[in-house]
Amino acid sequence: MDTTELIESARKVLDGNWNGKYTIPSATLYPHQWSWDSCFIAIGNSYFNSDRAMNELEYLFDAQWKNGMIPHIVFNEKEKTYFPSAEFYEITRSQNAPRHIGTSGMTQPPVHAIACFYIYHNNNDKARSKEFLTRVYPNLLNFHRYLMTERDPEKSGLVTIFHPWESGRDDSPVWDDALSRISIMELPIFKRLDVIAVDGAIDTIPSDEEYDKFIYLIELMKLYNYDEKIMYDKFPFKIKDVSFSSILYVANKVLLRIANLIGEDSHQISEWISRTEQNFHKFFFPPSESISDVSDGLFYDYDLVIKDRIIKRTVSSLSPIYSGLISNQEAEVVIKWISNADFCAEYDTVASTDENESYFKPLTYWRGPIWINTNWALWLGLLRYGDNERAERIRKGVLKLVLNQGFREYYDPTTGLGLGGKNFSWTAALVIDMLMMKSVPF
Ligand code: 2M8
Repeated sequence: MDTTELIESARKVLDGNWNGKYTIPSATLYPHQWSWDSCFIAIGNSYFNSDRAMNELEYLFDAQWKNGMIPHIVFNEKEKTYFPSAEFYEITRSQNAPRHIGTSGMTQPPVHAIACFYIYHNNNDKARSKEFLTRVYPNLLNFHRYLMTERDPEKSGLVTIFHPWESGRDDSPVWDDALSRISIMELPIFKRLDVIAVDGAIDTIPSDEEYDKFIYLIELMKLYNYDEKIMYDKFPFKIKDVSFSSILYVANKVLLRIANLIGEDSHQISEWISRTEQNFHKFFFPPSESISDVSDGLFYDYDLVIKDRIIKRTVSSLSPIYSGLISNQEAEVVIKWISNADFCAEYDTVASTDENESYFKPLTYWRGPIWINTNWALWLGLLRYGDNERAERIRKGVLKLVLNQGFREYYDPTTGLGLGGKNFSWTAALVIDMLMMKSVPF
């Protein structure tokens, strides 16, 4: 298959998953709109189908909460094959929740400003795409303000997540210790539908014990009426996430460009950016004189409950290279990790967890498999730091996986086997970007 054919087949995946309002991640597993999926999808569509990319994001923004939170799922009422459902979330417990549509009560990483800028960058009709930026700017600003206030009362410029699902890396071993410290008081009766959806591939999905904790955390959010102030005080799961914060840093820089483009005051955004710059290392980078076995040059999530870093080697530890806020020397160390056999097996792509660690599981989602969105971010990070050769190896590795196995949700790093959802939208969309991007847009 040549490049044109590959782009064509990626477009077919996006067309097939488009339902007239948004693009579902994958028909077999995810029948609703997911927040960061829609952003990746809009990046792919920005090359051919600007209108659809704009509509997709505006549909999502229409479900934004009054406090600025963009929910991680916008539900399609007719679809009943996914749990937890809109009814389960009971979002009307919050004054901030929309009343016209069902959503989840949590958020996901802020790729939105980045996606909106792609739409502007790839559209020849600059007047029209500038109108789009002007229209969505308040949504983007309010979302970033929400993350910088309700999710960061410390004013650190780093985001606190209340649930593993907010990271987008749901089943990562990073959450294990925090989840194991939580005792479940009471759980409603529920039925896991992912077990049915994966059709017997049980070792690809979280254990029941872990899943119960996921649901229990939603029960607690409901108990506290999704009130961030109460949750900040009482919640048993509060983690400052490296990857989420790295994405927000890039998104703030892009938002600043958007503000300048459309003539908005960017003072507040500059302040947010410098907060992140001042605190990123303080929270996420263990000082070299601390514990010798973690002075490995990697970045680690910070658990606010136990006030300590979570030393688990996962792709999140590599994500600061995407942010551009680490020094060239620090980036060199991260690149060594990206390139060595711990993370990067035969396929030249980066696994979600260090393959030499006990918590590495090649088939279980976010515990080992290769994901295309994280590899896409590392590819951009490598280009940013000038390692074009390694960036190209990752790009080629991604294309090889897709050519061999199709646009799958994730891939086994030991065999290259495609796993999870088939015709997975963000895999198709980001492959389009990896094939069509001429220069990094920002
Ligand atoms: C996965 O997460 C959802 C919950 O949000 C799930 O497991 O049901 C994650 O991979 C997440 O990053 C992604 O946005 C979602 C839809 O693709 O699936």
